[in-house]
Amino acid sequence: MQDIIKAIEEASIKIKELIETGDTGKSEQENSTGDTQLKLDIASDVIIEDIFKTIPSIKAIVSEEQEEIVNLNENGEYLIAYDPLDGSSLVDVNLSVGSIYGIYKDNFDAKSIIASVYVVFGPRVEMVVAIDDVKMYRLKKGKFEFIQTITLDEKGKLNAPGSRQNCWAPFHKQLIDDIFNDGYRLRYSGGMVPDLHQILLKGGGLFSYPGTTDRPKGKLRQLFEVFPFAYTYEKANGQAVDGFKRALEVETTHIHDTTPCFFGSNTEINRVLEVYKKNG
Ligand code: FBP
Repeated sequence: MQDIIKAIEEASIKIKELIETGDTGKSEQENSTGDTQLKLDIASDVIIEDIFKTIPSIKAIVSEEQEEIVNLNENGEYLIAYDPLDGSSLVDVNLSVGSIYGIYKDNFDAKSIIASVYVVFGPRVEMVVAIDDVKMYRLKKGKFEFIQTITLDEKGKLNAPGSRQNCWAPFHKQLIDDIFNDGYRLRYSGGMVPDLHQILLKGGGLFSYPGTTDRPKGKLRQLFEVFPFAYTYEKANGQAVDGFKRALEVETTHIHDTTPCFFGSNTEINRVLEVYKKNG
């Protein structure tokens, strides 16, 4: 596993350079869900794949930016699903973005995830590794240095409500309004990685990207985005659900499946479950 973490560190240093100097324009290509790929998406994907190809313990990889699974080493032990540069559209407005990695054993599905790593490219570059607990490292003079172990409180103060509000179910709108009426602060940048990182570091709150009338199955992808953060939030004493059950109980039928998702500290997630079970 340490060779994979080292590989992610190496890739992240190169992606930092790419973000600072690279072309933020659109490419001619589209990804599997018809989104026009940014040149940064493709370039960061190439950086990661080229490095992972040199790691014998990696059996296969799948990228959010690619259609199919890429088999690497028949005797490899681990499967990795990754989002090379999540929120990449925010780079040209100079907001924080990130990379997300889910490390799986035997299958690409929720119950097979055994570790998760994400990297935030913001004013500083920070990497958060979740295996048995959740540890944060910060890039300093070319090296990732341990900073702290992260644990969520029972209750938070931040609310990050995603997706199109005019497509929300009335009970979801009521839930989000009630949470703000209880004094929670709005913290939503449109970048999943910095938004979830902030809630983790500030001790708690709620990030939500529900199913909506325009996207009943949500937008965020199970293997590349939701399951890795669900693993991290659970290891940090928080929760991640799809509105009705643990996100890590969601079934995957296609590698690019999406799911509604809610991440947060226990108080807020229990509130979501209560409202969704009553209305959903
Ligand atoms: P990409 O994977 O296409 O980058 O989309 C993911 C994302 O940008 C998340 O980072 C973010 O939470 C969400 O989409 C924002 O979506 P919206 O603009 O609908 O709120």
